Amino acid sequence: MRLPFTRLALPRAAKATLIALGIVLLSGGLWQSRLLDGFAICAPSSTTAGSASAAAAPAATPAPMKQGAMTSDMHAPTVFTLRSGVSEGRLVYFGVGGDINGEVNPSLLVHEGETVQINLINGEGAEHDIVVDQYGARSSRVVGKGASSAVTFTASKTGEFAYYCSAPGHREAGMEGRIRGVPGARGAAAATAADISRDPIDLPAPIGARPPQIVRVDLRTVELQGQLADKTTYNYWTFNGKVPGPMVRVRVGDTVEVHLRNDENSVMTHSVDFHAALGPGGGSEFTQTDPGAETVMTFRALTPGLFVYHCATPSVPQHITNGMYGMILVEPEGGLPQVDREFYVMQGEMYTAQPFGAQGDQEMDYEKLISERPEYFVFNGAVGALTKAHPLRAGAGETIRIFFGVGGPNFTSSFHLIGEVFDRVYQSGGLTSPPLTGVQTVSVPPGGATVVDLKVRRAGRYTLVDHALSRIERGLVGSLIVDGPRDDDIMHAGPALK
Ligand SMILES: [Cu+2]
Repeated sequence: MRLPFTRLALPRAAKATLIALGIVLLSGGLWQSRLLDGFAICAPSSTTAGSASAAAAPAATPAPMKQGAMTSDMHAPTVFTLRSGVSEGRLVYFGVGGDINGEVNPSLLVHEGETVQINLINGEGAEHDIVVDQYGARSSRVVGKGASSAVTFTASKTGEFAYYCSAPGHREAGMEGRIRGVPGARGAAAATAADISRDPIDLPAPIGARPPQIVRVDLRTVELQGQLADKTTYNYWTFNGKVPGPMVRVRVGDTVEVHLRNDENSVMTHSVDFHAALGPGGGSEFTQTDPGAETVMTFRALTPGLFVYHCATPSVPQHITNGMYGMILVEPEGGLPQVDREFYVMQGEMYTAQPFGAQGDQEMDYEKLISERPEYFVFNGAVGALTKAHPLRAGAGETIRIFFGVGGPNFTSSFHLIGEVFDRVYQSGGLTSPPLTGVQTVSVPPGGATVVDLKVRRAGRYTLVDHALSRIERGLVGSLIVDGPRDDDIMHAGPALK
């Protein structure tokens, strides 16, 4: 496919416009640079010829606003800066500064009624603009590398809309992102809380060859405020303070002695149901535990496999969505084939009263929970858990294994690693059947799991997703960063090397 930015020639009729624009750019240059440096300005720059703001006064010299003046006033402009560029062969917008710095086609969160300004910098030389149809916003074209423009508009309605480049072919080539208008004024203070997301490398080492034994497992149920997303917090219910709960690793034939202690600061009763345990309730009948109390339950691990465990205190889906799920691996005799790195990843969905992206502390919405209308989808408990906080890392040529499960409580995952193929898949987490080979996407139901093995052959950044890809827009994305030399024999830009 030819990239659209090879079509650089301007329409003949646009020549005069270009000259005029050049003059505007020159005259606007001084305060354009102020605008980009200061991130705060009262009026749009003179290059915002197509600004949606009726109040724009292009000829006037604007007085730069004080940096701090816009933090709490909802009528002050909320400023985003985007730079055009190329990422993985696609034309994109990169976020510049703030929360969106470096993100490809970052999602922009605005609040209803706010004045919003988007600065656009031309990062690579083709002609671009930025358009949001629903807000009637259209910037002027930025022509030539380093040129910039801005558009100012009022976030007049709530909803999720596209921003995109209207230059022919650019939207299709990748220049499109989302802007979300949410109700209510912007929260004055940034909400911060503990990182509840479990690092995917936080799991026990392989067991190897040993005879069956008694294994003690200590679970502590903790209710705590955690970071759900940037500037967004949530009251999680957890096993051991993280989501997912700790990965338990035993071998077939082991006797598992579970001590469940419910923190004295808890409000709720909690319990645990091990899918690996045989007997009514998977142990939950013996482990209903009041705040400050401890219960003990023992079971034999008789079936090899990767199994989910979760709290099973009514309302069970409420305890699960709040974070109460984890996995237990019951290794077959002799263990699994050796790999260089292992990772522990779980998917869940969350049902907040406010829409996805709202800032501040979020409440769970029971009506949305029982009608299966989630606002968030997350890997390891939080938005950004596996992209910003704890991306997966490996070296080119290494073999990796992902223990993947779905806490849910309701949504099946179509687990996929963009740019890779799973060499071995233990379907449904079963370890007594031979694995499937050469698999692109694995269906994992709530309360289910899978084990995938693969060799990462080429360096680069790979992306973990549920291939129900709309869920990326609700937080469900992870990164696998593979370091090392790029093997161009496997993939390279351009025609085949001869
Ligand atoms: Cu619970």
